[in-house]
Parts: sequence; C-alpha cells; structure tokens
Amino acid sequence: MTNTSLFVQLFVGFLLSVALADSNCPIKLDPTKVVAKHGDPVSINCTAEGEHEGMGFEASENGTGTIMVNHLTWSVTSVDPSIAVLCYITPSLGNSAFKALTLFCTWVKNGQKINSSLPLSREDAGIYSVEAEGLSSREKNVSVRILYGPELSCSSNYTALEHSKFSLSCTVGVDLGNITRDDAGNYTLVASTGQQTVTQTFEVIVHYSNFILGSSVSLKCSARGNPRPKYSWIYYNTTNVSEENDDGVSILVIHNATTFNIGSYTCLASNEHGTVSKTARLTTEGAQQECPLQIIPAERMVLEYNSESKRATCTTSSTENLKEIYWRDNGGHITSGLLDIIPDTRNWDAKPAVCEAGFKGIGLCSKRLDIILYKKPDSVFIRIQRGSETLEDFIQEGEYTLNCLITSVAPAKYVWVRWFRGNESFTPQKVHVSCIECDINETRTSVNMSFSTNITVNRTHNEMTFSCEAALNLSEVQNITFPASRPLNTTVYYEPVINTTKLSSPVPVFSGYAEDLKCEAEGNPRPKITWNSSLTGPLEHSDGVLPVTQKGLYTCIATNLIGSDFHKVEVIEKGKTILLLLMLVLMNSSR
Ligand SMILES: *[C@@H]1O[C@H](CO)[C@@H](O)[C@H](O)[C@H]1NC(C)=O
Ligand SMILES: *[C@@H]1O[C@H](CO)[C@@H](O)[C@H](O)[C@H]1NC(C)=O
Ligand SMILES: *[C@@H]1O[C@H](CO)[C@@H](O)[C@H](O)[C@H]1NC(C)=O
Ligand SMILES: *[C@@H]1O[C@H](CO)[C@@H](O)[C@H](O)[C@H]1NC(C)=O
Ligand SMILES: *[C@@H]1O[C@H](CO)[C@@H](O)[C@H](O)[C@H]1NC(C)=O
Ligand SMILES: *[C@@H]1O[C@H](CO)[C@@H](O)[C@H](O)[C@H]1NC(C)=O
Ligand SMILES: *[C@@H]1O[C@H](CO)[C@@H](O)[C@H](O)[C@H]1NC(C)=O
Ligand SMILES: *[C@@H]1O[C@H](CO)[C@@H](O)[C@H](O)[C@H]1NC(C)=O
Ligand SMILES: *[C@@H]1O[C@H](CO)[C@@H](O)[C@H](O)[C@H]1NC(C)=O
Ligand SMILES: *[C@@H]1O[C@H](CO)[C@@H](O)[C@H](O)[C@H]1NC(C)=O
Ligand SMILES: *[C@@H]1O[C@H](CO)[C@@H](O)[C@H](O)[C@H]1NC(C)=O
Ligand SMILES: CC(=O)N[C@H]1CO[C@H](CO)[C@@H](O)[C@@H]1O
Repeated sequence: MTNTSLFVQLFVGFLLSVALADSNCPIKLDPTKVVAKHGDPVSINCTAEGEHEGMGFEASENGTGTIMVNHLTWSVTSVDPSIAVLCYITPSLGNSAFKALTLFCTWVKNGQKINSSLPLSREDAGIYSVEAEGLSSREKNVSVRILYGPELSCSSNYTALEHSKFSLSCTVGVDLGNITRDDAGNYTLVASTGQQTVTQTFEVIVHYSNFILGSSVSLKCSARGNPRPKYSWIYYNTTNVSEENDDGVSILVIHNATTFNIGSYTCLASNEHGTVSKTARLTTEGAQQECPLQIIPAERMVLEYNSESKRATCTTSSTENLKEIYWRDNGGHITSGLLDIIPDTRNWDAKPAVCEAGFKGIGLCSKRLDIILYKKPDSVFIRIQRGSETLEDFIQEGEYTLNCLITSVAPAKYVWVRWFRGNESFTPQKVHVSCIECDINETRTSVNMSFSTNITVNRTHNEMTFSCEAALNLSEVQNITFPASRPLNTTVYYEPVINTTKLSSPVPVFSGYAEDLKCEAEGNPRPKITWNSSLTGPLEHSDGVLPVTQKGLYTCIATNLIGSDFHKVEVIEKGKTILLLLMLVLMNSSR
C-alpha cells in the first residue's frame, strides 16, 4: 500500500487489535484499543503528524473520504461485528517518514535487520524476510521490487555550423522517494503502487536554444525508468524533422533548419508508473517564427466601396499540427468553424479581421486580413496658378503652380496623381499634397484632395496641354482606370527673336543686280517685321523679304506684344570686272 495505514478491527466483546505505537508512525489512534459490545456506540480519533496531503477513515460505515485535516473522528451509534475501520493518510512526498516499509514489521535482508523507516532506493531490491509482530508472530519471505518513474535527461546535440550557440542542457533525475521541488521540469509524476495514487506536479524550466538557419539540429532525450520508458515528442512537425528511437534514447533531428522549426519541443517519457516531460525552445537570431497560416486570396483585400464583396478564406497546409483555428473580428468576436469572411463594402470602417490558430510546438499565432475600401473620384480638375491668382490658359514664361483637384476619392493615403504634358507623363521633383478636412494617413472615408507642383514654363510649352489623372498606389488596382482632368491648353507668349543665321553681314551687291534680304523672327504672338534704311527710313518689303540694289545700312525690326528685336545688315557694292570674270568662268564650266 502506498498509504501508511493502521488497522483497527472491531469484534464484539473482544479485545481485537492493537495499533502499534511506533514512534515513527505519523498516525496516532485514540483509543489504541477498542472493546465494544454489539450495538454499543464507538468513537475513534485519528491524528496525523507531519506533512501529508489528506487523511480519512475507510470504513464499511461512516467512512469519511480523504480530507485535508490533521484530526478526524470516526463514530457509529451502534457497532456491529462486521465493521472494519481503517485510518489512512496520503503522505506528502517530502515527508521522510514514507515510501518506507511498514512500520510494525521487522525486515531482514541477507541476515541484516533493516531500518524500515529509511526510504528505499532501487539498490534495495531483493528478497527480504519479514517478521510481523502482534498477538502472534509470523515470518514470511517477501520479494521487494523497487519501482521508479522515468528519469529524464536531455541534451541538444548540434551537428551544426561553427559559432552556433549551445545553450540547452538539462538533466532531470526523478527518484521516487526523493523528490524535491528543485528537480526542475514541467512534469507530472504519478507514483502508483497499489490502490492509492500520489500525484505531484512540478514547475517547468524552459531552456532556450539558438540554431542557425540551414544547419542541422539534434535534440536528444533520454530517460531512465523501470520498466524502460517509451518516448513521444510534441512539436511543430515538418518534413525535415525525423525521430529516431534507439537503445533507450530518442533523438529528434532537424535537417536544414528553417524558420518553421522555431518553437518548442517537448519530449515525453512514460512508463506505467508515470510520465515526465521536458521542453526545449529552439530559436534563431534575427528570425521570427513563421505562422503557418494562409489567407486566400491575400492578406490584403482591396475592394471598391459599395461594390460586390469577395470572400477571404483562412487555411493552413499544416493540418497535422493544427489544434484550433478561427477568425477573430476587431471586436474580439470569434467565428470558429466557418473559415470564410466576407467584408462589408458599404462600411467605411470595416476593420481588419484576424485569423488565429493554435499549432503544436508553436502555440497561438495569427495572420491579419487588411481590408482597404477604395472609391474612384467623382471629378478631377487641373488649373494654373501664379501666386494666389488662378489664370486662364494665356501665360508667359516663368514659374507657375500646377494644381490638380480631386473630389470624393478614397483612401487618401494611397491617392497620387499622374501628370501629363501633352500625351507624355512627367514626374515632378516635388508635389505638395493636401487633403481637405482629413488626416491623410488615417481617414478611410472619401475626401477631396489637392496636389500641387511648381513648373517652369518656357516657349517650348506653347500650344501644349497639361493634364492630371488620379491613381491609387495599390498594386491590386493598377489595371483600373481612374478619371483624368480635361487637358489645359497653354499659350506661352514670348518676345521676338530674329533668326540671324539667314542675315549675315556684310552683303555684297553687284551694281544693277538686286539682292534679297530675308528677315525671319520667332515669337508669340507672331512678330511684325519692319525694314529701315539709314538713308531713306522705312522700306516696303514682302513678308520680311527686302530686295536691295544699293549699298547702305539696313535694319530689320521684329515686334510683338511682349517686346522687340532688331538686326542690322550692311550692304556693300562690288565692281563689274569681277562680275564679268565670274560669268566667263561659269560659261566655260557649263560647256
Ligand atoms: C476525540 O477528539 C475530540 C476532539 O476532536 C475530543 O472531544 C474527544 O474527547 C476525543 N475522544 C477520545 C476518545 O479521546
Ligand atoms: C454513523 O452511522 C450511524 C448508523 O450506523 C448513524 O446513525 C450516525 O448518524 C452516523 N454518524 C455520523 C457521525 O455520521
Ligand atoms: C554529439 O554527438 C556526437 C556524435 O553523435 C558525439 O560524439 C558528441 O559527444 C555529442 N555531443 C554532445 C554534447 O552530446
Ligand atoms: C535525496 O537525494 C539527495 C541528492 O541525491 C541526497 O543528498 C539526499 O540525502 C536524498 N534524500 C533522501 C531522503 O534519500
Ligand atoms: C511528422 O510528419 C511525418 C510526415 O511528414 C510523419 O511521418 C510523422 O509521423 C510525423 N510525426 C509526428 C510526431 O507527428
Ligand atoms: C537547405 O534549404 C535551402 C532552402 O530551402 C536549400 O536551398 C538548400 O539546398 C538546402 N540544403 C540542404 C543541404 O538540403
Ligand atoms: C503619414 O505617415 C507618414 C509615414 O508613415 C509620415 O511621414 C507623415 O508625417 C504622416 N502624415 C500625417 C499627416 O500624419
Ligand atoms: C511652389 O512655389 C511656391 C513659391 O513660389 C512655394 O511657396 C511652394 O512651396 C512651391 N511648391 C512646391 C510643391 O514646391
Ligand atoms: C523648357 O523646359 C523644358 C522642361 O520643361 C526643358 O527641357 C527645356 O530645356 C526648356 N527649354 C528652354 C529653352 O529653356
Ligand atoms: C493587370 O494587367 C496585366 C496585363 O493585362 C496582368 O498581367 C496583371 O495580372 C493585372 N493585374 C491585376 C492586379 O489584375
Ligand atoms: C485646346 O486646344 C485644342 C487644340 O489644340 C482644342 O481642340 C481645344 O478645344 C482646346 N481646349 C480649350 C478648352 O480651349
Ligand atoms: C508544456 C507545458 O505543459 N507547460 C506547462 C507547465 O506548467 C505551467 C504551469 O502549470 C503551465 O502553464 C504550462 O502550460
């Protein structure tokens, strides 16, 4: 019996039994002898000494069950001869007076009297003879087997890369009868010998160990026990993990460790007398454990406001390690079983839902489903500003601000603008974004926004168009066309510039032959051309072309709204001799 028990048997009219008052015995009966007649009332006090985990009376009548007291009274109003009574205590494992041989017997092993009050160790197994004292004396040979629970020692063995840290080391020895709370480990020891069961639960010490991604890690678990313990492991099982049980030792090998191997590994060793376990945690520096959950189609759903919604499903490919799985909405409400979520596209405040799951070796982990509702703008408008003044499309060269106004768009955080000059888009260096009555990063509802950029307008921009187009910086909606502004026509006015390459100076004229002076000028509006002679004043010309026959200083003047440009040409006369000579040469060569 596990329990140290004292028997009191009651027989009517006879002195029947004596409880031996062993000084080591932690149970005291009062009275120690009971003499009673059939039908008499009987009352017995039982007192426990020292630490224990409950006491009680076992009896065919008025039994008490196990109670956490030190003193108990058993009584019947009318005793009958068949009554058997037993006072017992469930000893605490720390009470050295127990897991010892029965107190009222003399034990002899190999001719030596054994001090039966000492705890047994497994070396004490063997054949004992026992002399029981009492009214008569008896002798019997008894085979004493010492049963003990599994003892666990585990170590982490790294067939790994150099510099890998080795920090896991644990050895737990558990010996029935000698257990202290210092024997760390998250294990429950169930010592069971006979009818009673003693249970002790101890706290865990979890050892952390670092591994290097891509290396191989071995976890060794060995336990002693009689009978030899069987092993099992609890961890997040992946294809690169294998268990090898060999010669009383269990080795878990992780090949080419990945972040999925981060987690806790519990080795359980058990035999019929109990189970012990030890947990080691594997970590790797700079990497987080992967949560083996997938949200389909993606962890982010981008849906058009007030459109037909879509379904999001949470799944795992690791069903063998899965313990539970459910959706938790942002109010904390849990939807289990149903693993689909259909966001409400009419609710701007649709908040993220979280898929949470429990896995062996990982515990709870989660993936978040972000829901982004977008809205195409009602309108997009472009304008030109100079300072605080908004202009029509007639402008001069200089610094201007292009302003793109977008109404009723969402979400502000992802809105941006494509700028176009003609049909070609351009990327300004700096764009100022503002949002009317909203917080760009936070507001989810539709808002009005303004995008501005400064441009330097020059004459090459004349008759070009500027426009802007709203866009959302969300990969999911890249293919969706958003409204663009109507194009803004630009007219750039600039002062005339005379094309001097066609008016080299001086110009020779041969007497009697007219020479054309051609004055061309660029400018917007189109410049007006006038020719002046230093001698005769303004001259007639045809669209800038002035025929000259006489020498002199001629001036071309180009004028428009914005300004004017002028260019002087000197005309000189050449003699006839040169002309004749030239004609002869030409005639000879044409022959
Ligand atoms: C048993 O204990 C009670 C107190 O719990 C006491 O009153 C009573 O006298 C005791 N009986 C005997 C026989 O000692
Ligand atoms: C014990 O049992 C008797 C019947 O034998 C009953 O009358 C009595 O009340 C019981 N006493 C207690 C203390 O329960
Ligand atoms: C690790 O295992 C190797 C061979 O398997 C062995 O030689 C070595 O002693 C072990 N190291 C530890 C710390 O257990
Ligand atoms: C328990 O074990 C410890 C260490 O092994 C030893 O010092 C102690 O004496 C043992 N206690 C008993 C009651 O056997
Ligand atoms: C781990 O998974 C493999 C197959 O991937 C399987 O054979 C093995 O039994 C699993 N181990 C545990 C402890 O579940
Ligand atoms: C380890 O895993 C990585 C990535 O999965 C792979 O590229 C590599 O070949 C593996 N190494 C071994 C030895 O299996
Ligand atoms: C929005 O967020 C960005 C970066 O996250 C930050 O730089 C900016 O200051 C925020 N704007 C507002 C208005 O909070
Ligand atoms: C545009 O220029 C004005 C002053 O000319 C300046 O205040 C403003 O910040 C500029 N805007 C951008 C986006 O550079
Ligand atoms: C006019 O501006 C464009 C850029 O907008 C620039 O590439 C070009 O060189 C400028 N032309 C002149 C004449 O300044
Ligand atoms: C956008 O269109 C391209 C080509 O048509 C396609 O390959 C891509 O998958 C589309 N993207 C989305 C998010 O629909
Ligand atoms: C802009 O110019 C184009 C031709 O270049 C013309 O067809 C269009 O009507 C103009 N738009 C405005 C608003 O003046
Ligand atoms: C792995 C395991 O079973 N751990 C347990 C160890 O004991 C503590 C305290 O009782 C529990 O909270 C752990 O869950």
